[in-house]
Amino acid sequence: MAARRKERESENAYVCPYCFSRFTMDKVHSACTGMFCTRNFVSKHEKDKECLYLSSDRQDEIDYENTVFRGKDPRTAQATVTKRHIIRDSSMVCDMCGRPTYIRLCPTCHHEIQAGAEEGGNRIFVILGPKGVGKSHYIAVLINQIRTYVASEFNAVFNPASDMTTLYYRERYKKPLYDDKVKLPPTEPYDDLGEAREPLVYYLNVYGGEKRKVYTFAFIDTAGEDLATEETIGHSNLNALISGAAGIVYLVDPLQLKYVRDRIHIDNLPPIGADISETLSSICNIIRKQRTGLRPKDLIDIPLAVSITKCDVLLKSPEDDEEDKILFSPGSAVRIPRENGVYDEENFEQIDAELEEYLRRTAGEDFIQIVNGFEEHCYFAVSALGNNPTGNGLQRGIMPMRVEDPFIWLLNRKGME
Ligand SMILES: Nc1nc2c(ncn2[C@@H]2O[C@H](COP(=O)(O)OP(=O)(O)O)[C@@H](O)[C@H]2O)c(=O)[nH]1
Ligand SMILES: [Mg+2]
Ligand SMILES: [Zn+2]
Ligand SMILES: [Zn+2]
Repeated sequence: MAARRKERESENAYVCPYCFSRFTMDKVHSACTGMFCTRNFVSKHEKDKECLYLSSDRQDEIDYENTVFRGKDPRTAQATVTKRHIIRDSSMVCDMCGRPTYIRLCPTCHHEIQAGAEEGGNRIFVILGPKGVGKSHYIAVLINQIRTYVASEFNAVFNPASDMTTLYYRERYKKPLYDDKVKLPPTEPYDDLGEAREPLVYYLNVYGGEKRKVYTFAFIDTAGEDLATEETIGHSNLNALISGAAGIVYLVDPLQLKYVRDRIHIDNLPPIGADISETLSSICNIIRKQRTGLRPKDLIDIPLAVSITKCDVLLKSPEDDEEDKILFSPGSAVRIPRENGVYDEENFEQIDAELEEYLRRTAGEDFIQIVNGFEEHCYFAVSALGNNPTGNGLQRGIMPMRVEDPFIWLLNRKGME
């Protein structure tokens, strides 16, 4: 199994977290920071009507690939103008000034590839789950928790990869949730998002050991509709991302499980959404279709963290015997804090065993069997908000619980060096 993983990692050196294209480093483009290189490039090609890399008024160098990636027409004023001359081969030498270049670009979308990013491997983690499970709130809170607490706990620094990520995170998540203290609105389908569908990309720089390690995290906040069927997944181009992921966090909303709904006493039950088994099996089918090397009998070799969201609602005291059946017991492992700063394997194993049993009872054996189709999997319980909001406001504030567990597992489990 380990050999197969190695083979897979070497055959596809890098997956771009922005456009999900897969390439090896001998295919990268680069950018020169020389002050006059774009100007010289423009003078050289001004008269050349065939040159694709000049703006419609022939005054500026444009980034053709990035414009196309953004869904715009490079022959119009919507083209991305670049102040850094782009070299479209992997020589890492500027064809204008002859100096070496240091900024590597994805050959497909021209987003920058940070130094060392490819060595950390394809560490793109995706968060999936049907509509209403709590993906957006989870992503919002997880990013904040990793940045402010978890990274330093593990001697690491967690930084946005681009200004776009900083801006999108602040506007779409941080401001409503942490400043205005209101719930996030439902996410729009991927295809309707246009430019805003750029993922939130972060680098986790881990110090210590002999060498610094860089992991790339791409958080793609999909709308539940995108995941409803294989067709919608394919349509939204999420299939490339899902099958190239280094880890999948699959969220399960306990309040959408019939067994739980019938027994729990809370004020605001969400509507029932897509079936969790069906959504996960569509994801499996997509992976199997994309990854042709996988034989039907092989287990899927992408680690899967199945995470029960909104676990705050399962930690209250039972009001009657029926409710007692679906709440976490007073002795539940979920209540035992993990040890900080280390990979607390024992704590995760206890939670894993307990929650597998819990989901067998509440979601059914079918679901457990689909999860077993993944070679490595682990069950978790998380809560982004730490309480159950009534209405739109978050008067009780945000008190996250265990949101980072799945990520700590994905980064530390056996088989990751
Ligand atoms: N009790 C509780 N409710 C939550 C939590 N996170 C989200 N919710 C509720 O679930 C709803 C849907 O969450 P959202 O993140 O928009 O789901 P998405 O469709 O998967 O992105 C929110 O409006 C909240 O009411 C949580 O941690 N605890
Ligand atoms: Mg959402
Ligand atoms: Zn140059
Ligand atoms: Zn790209």
